[in-house]
Amino acid sequence: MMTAHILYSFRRCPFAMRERLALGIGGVRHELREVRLSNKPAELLAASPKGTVPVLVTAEGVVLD
Ligand SMILES: N[C@@H](CCC(=O)N[C@@H](CS)C(=O)NCC(=O)O)C(=O)O
Repeated sequence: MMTAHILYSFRRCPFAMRERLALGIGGVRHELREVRLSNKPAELLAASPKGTVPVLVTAEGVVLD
């Protein structure tokens, strides 16, 4: 089974809202990982050290931040 794309997001972030909308309209299946900006998960920082959302990690491992 193929690993899903992973979207790191923050609910009230306007950039993340646009990303969620774009993926939704495009029908791109993904796993949504809501983060707390005050306590960013290590896997988000490992993927994107600048520590902002949204960050999309594709199933192929490409990081779009
Ligand atoms: N569009 C820019 C900015 C994204 C951005 O600034 N997101 C805010 C939330 S709306 C953020 O993650 N801030 C980090 C923080 O508050 O620690 C990017 O994706 O690099």
